Amino acid sequence: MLLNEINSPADLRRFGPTDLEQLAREIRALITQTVAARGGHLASNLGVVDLTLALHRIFDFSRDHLVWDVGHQCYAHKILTGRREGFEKLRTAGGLSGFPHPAESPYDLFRTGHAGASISTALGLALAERSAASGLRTVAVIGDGALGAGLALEGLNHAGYVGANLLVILNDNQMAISPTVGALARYLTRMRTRPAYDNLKQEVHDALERLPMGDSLARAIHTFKDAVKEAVVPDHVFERFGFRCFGPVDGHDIATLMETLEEMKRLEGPRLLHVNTRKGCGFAPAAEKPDEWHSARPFTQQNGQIVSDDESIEPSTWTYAAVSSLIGLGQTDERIVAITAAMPEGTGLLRFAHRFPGRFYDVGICEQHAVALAAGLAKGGLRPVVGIYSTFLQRGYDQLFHEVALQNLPVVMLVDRAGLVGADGPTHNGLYDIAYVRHLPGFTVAAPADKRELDGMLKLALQAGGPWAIRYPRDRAPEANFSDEPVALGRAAVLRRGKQGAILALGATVAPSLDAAEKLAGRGIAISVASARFVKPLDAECLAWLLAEHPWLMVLEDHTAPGGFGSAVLETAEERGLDSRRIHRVAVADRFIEQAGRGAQLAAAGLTAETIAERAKSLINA
Ligand SMILES: Cc1ncc(C[n+]2csc(CCOP(=O)(O)OP(=O)(O)O)c2C)c(N)n1
Repeated sequence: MLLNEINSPADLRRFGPTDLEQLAREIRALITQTVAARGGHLASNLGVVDLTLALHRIFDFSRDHLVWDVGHQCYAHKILTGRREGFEKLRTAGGLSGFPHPAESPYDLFRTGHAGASISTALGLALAERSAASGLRTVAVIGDGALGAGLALEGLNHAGYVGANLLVILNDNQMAISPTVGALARYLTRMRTRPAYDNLKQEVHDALERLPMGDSLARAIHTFKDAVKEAVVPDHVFERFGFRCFGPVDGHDIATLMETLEEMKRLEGPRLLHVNTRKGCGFAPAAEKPDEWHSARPFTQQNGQIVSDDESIEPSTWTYAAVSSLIGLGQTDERIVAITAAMPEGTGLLRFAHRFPGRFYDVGICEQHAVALAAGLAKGGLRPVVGIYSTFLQRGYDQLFHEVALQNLPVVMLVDRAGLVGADGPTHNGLYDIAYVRHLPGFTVAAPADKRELDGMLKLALQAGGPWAIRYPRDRAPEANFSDEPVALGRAAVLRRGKQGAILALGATVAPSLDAAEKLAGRGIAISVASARFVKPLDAECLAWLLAEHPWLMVLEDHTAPGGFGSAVLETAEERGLDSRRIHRVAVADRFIEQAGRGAQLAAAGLTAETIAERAKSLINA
């Protein structure tokens, strides 16, 4: 194994293209084997192995700067930068993160997981180098999907304008998670088939042939440089932004990549190199269905068969339930349209798209646009429902405020992956949505305890109008329905009664609270449990009753403590003159929560049946 000889990128220096091809095969095997065991981003990582090798072979990123966009495609980079041995613990508690992480290696500059930021942060580094006059180089690698993000375009706009010394590598595989959408993607597809680099190679070859034997190497290099300059794509849209554009080059031809990157290294100013890669390259199932293999669950390597784990059995998930309700409502209300920002599979909205193709928009990785578009659709008389992950809706915060809330428009946000998300870790935890939505005037914020509540909430949201956010986690929804009481705006539901204490649980924390109450009942302890249903408007009557009739009240949420549901309860208690000293908040701690199984993360936050029962016992004994 050549790979065993690589402990840092410097070890690559003695290898030529043929050895690097061998290394690429070994790295692909290690990535495939590890993701088979741990799950993770397979297709994107297999696609950039050759590019990663060429980058580390040509540049010295112990000094130069390398920024991966999103960061989900950094596995080969991790393996080459001293993390080969820890790689088997990828995405496990205490193991390597699935994303770049500066605490793991100086080769990782930013902790990332959200798309579109690489050009801006790399530009900042390039401008800092300019003021330090260090001569160091900065490279951002960004996919064709992320390039369409507003943020990425903002970065390009600025970089071209200030003429920064920045190399942007466009890793074009024509896919985000699904095929990349948008006019820019369509343009890149046309550029992709342009035979620029092959022409370049031919030109260099011809020029070298013309040189007399014995002529100096310097002249040959000079000629090559001239040829590279001629290979600039003059009509490229980003040329107009101030970038010199090169390519496309074959991202699986290591020798060509090395030659091209060597030249890119010599040039200065804003440069964009278009590299064509194939997602899933080297593992047939992933190459055939790169969307299904973007983020893979553990699988059997021999046949690509998924080893199913409990959490993600699709029809039992919250995601599936939400979209089933939406499809049901869509059958009778033709005004309902669905929007996703590049996540048709993840949000489950692909099913809605198949059912109502004319009423579905995938806007690409453009969450801000998704929310503002929904505002326009609502103003135009439609009933937009945006399916979006809690963590990515953070991008659309100002549109929630400015385009939706301020106009009081009937826009429904289905906030998926709200809460702890498990192995993806801090970049993907959906822990802030209650805090960033509930302070917007006029917003209704709801969280269902079971599928029937979810259905009732969505129905009510579409009937009632105004801005709504309905949050649910990355998990299975409970099979049982806990209450027959129909969902009514701002009303909680009392599910169980007992005198010794009470729990006001939000959304997915209801099921473990009921389990905890059952466990306690087995020991002769009787407590009340209510499903809060709404963060806003909050059921102040129910809160008053819970405090009046019980010695203590635990308030539970799968969300960070500051500004969350517990905070809303305390504010209401204060407004109503209720005794807030008897309120005990159980929420996720105010720090970044590292990767682990969702179950372990919930346990650490005190949100499992066992930990809830323990806490209740200690309150009774206090
Ligand atoms: C702001 C944001 N929205 C959505 C996502 C989810 N996401 C992760 S990777 C990805 C696709 C990225 O496509 P591309 O940039 O082309 O990279 P590729 O996977 O094709 O290499 C998406 C949509 C994200 N990480 N960040």
